[in-house]
Amino acid sequence: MIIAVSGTPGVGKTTVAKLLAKKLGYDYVDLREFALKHGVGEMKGEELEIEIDELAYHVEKDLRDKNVVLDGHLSHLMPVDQVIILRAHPKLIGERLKERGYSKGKIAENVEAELVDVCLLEAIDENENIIEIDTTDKSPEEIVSEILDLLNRGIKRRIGIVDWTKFYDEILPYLKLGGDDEWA
Ligand code: DAT
Repeated sequence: MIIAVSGTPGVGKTTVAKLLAKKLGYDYVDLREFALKHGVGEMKGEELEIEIDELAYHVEKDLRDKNVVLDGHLSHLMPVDQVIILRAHPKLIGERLKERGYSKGKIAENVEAELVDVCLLEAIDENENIIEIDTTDKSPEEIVSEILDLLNRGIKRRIGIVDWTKFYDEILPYLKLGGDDEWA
């Protein structure tokens, strides 16, 4: 069984995926490292540009028969049995990415992606089995318990649980509006 843990950068994928793998006794696989190992993708500056179909081919070939938790912001596009989409208040994403030293433009891009449900919408196009988890104000242990509880109850699809547009005023300062040069 392959479980993908996906979501906007900074949402807590690595933290949660490692703990989930440990609790389940599954292997933890970092999708970016997996891609590099298989020679998929090209470095464009600091970013790795990945050919999705090629990566999906390797996931199918190498991981299909294993018990794996797949960590990465593209993992919801892979041929997996269950997708977990982690969600967090976009303000939290903004603060975490600021701490990571991301540029204002990169922060804005990711805060906006979280605000408008980009990962969820992409996942819906690819997979039936999608569980969304709101991680805001929850510890990694609480998040993993919530995931395990749903899976143990046989729940494979639970979506539409957050609406960040309610907090638009709080999110506004993180967004890039009007294309100001300062936001390079
Ligand atoms: P991602 O892999 O989605 O980029 P991460 O696991 O690296 O995210 O986490 C980003 C930062 O947030 C990192 O400093 C750990 C922290 N973090 C993750 N999950 C958390 C949680 N539930 N509560 C508090 N901090 C968390």
